[in-house]
Amino acid sequence: TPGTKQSESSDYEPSLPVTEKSNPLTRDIDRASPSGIVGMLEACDAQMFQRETGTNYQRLFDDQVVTTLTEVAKRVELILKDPQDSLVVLSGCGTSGRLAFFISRFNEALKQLNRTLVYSYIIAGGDRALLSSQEAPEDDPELGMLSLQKVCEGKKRVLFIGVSCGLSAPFVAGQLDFCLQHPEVYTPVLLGFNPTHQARDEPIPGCTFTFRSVAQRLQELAQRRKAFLINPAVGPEAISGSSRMKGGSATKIVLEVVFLLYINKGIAASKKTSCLLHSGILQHMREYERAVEMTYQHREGIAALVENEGGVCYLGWGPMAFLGLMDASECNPTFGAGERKKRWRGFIRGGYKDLNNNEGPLSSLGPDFCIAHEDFLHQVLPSLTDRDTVLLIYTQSDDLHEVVNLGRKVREKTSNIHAVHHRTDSVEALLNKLCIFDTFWQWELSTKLVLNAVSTGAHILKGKIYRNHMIDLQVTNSKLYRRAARLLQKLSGQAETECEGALLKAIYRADKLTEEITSCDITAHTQVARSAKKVVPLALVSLLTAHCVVALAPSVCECVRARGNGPCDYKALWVLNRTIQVSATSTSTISS
Ligand code: F1P
Repeated sequence: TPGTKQSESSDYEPSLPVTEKSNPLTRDIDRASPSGIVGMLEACDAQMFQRETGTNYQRLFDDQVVTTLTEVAKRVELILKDPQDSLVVLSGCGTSGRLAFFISRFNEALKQLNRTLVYSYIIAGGDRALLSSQEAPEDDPELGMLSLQKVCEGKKRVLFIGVSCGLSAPFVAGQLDFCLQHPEVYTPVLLGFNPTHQARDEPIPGCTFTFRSVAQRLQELAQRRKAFLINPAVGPEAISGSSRMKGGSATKIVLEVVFLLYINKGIAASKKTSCLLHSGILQHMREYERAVEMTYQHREGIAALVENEGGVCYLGWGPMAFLGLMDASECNPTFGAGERKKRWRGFIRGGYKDLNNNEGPLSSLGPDFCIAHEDFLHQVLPSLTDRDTVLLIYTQSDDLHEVVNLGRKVREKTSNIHAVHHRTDSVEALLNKLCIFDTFWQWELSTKLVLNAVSTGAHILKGKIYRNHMIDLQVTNSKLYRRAARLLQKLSGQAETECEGALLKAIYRADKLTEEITSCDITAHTQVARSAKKVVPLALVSLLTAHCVVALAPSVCECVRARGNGPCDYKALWVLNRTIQVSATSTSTISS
């Protein structure tokens, strides 16, 4: 599409990597109807599979990318052949870490084939980050390195797959650097969606390397197949920088097409030649492409779900339920959706027993970590109203009686109950369990797309997106801090220093920038920002200083649209902000 060519041309937002650019296809997504929103998401997702874009970026289907995947597949095979002292470790931060966990469930497939389990995961911030936003550990390369060392203790051969969609997370850079220092044990693989020259080059405190320098070292070793770099471009995100969307989907596709080769229909991996592996990878990628197309054939059904007003609960069965937990956990950091009460929640049938995470039950961390259907019945159902939406997520493999029973209970409280249900009518699939397993991965991708569309669309309608930018993102790590400063510059048209100044004042709730504030580093700023609400909207409003406009505007986005140029009056803004907070009836007012 012209959108891809435009966004990937070298003079389109040249200072930004692909994953941070704004997508020309979604420039007006904040003004679109629910069906229009889903249509734009469909066009953006289709970019993942585009073959020729007329640019220099590598794409998913490019020969070079598929060849690298083939090489990585061979390394997986070596580990599967000698599983006792070996491991495949998947690691990442935020959504990338959640997907590392999710994809490490390939162990279940190995179990069915009576093989030793070899997959392991690491998520920055530990298992609590599976269910909530823990952005700060992403900035800690030493923590990354130490957690890798711990997982791999005593192993002789490790295939390490570090996922950072933006080629940016210091946590992953630390792990890759560690692998490079110990080549006798570790083969490092970096997965992300920017070309190497766009990897983040910001100095990492206490380190001699940047993400880019690590990526460049990997690139050199990749020529001798001692390391691997999988970094096709999949086009900018529908919501700028929201790598949970395409970045997450492409992560799932890329890793699964490799891992699937060894469980698909039980064919012994060792019998596969490079050529067979290559065509197997291509075939799986086409199947995923088809799954994406089929998902969006339900455009109107998805669009109907986008229009929700109250809370949203995902009630899932089987592994698919985790996708609900994941999507719900991302709403808070992405859209600033966690004020008042937690509005998006996910539940999995048997709770932690079904989740099967490394650290076991986490319910003691608080109500947000109570994730079983039982918890839903006790904590949420009693106060459910017609304004709330419940989405059941299940497949033909789940107990339909259970689904119906729970559905009935929900139905007594709200008529707003819907389902994402997958089934197959293919005789081959019904006869062959492994074949269903194969289809399962595509059902999961399809579910991910639906949930991402529902939560993204709903927050767009609530006024949390301006053009295609997250306007109320949390500023809880250095990447998000830089993104926020850039956004302020773009939307206010003011100089970099002024924008950073406004950002700091909003973080520290200060009228003036004191020496005490300016002498702190970004880590300190982001720590303070963790407990500050509405940082970016406030900084933006203060830059635009259109408080009379704010008073009339239903949302901060409206305020930006109607921007004025009056002098800055922080006191007036504070008073105004407080006044609106008291009188707010809608979550999209300036108070939110
Ligand atoms: C990791 C990540 C995202 C999250 C947010 C902060 O990004 O945690 O998953 O949505 O943007 O960063 P990456 O390392 O995969 O680029």
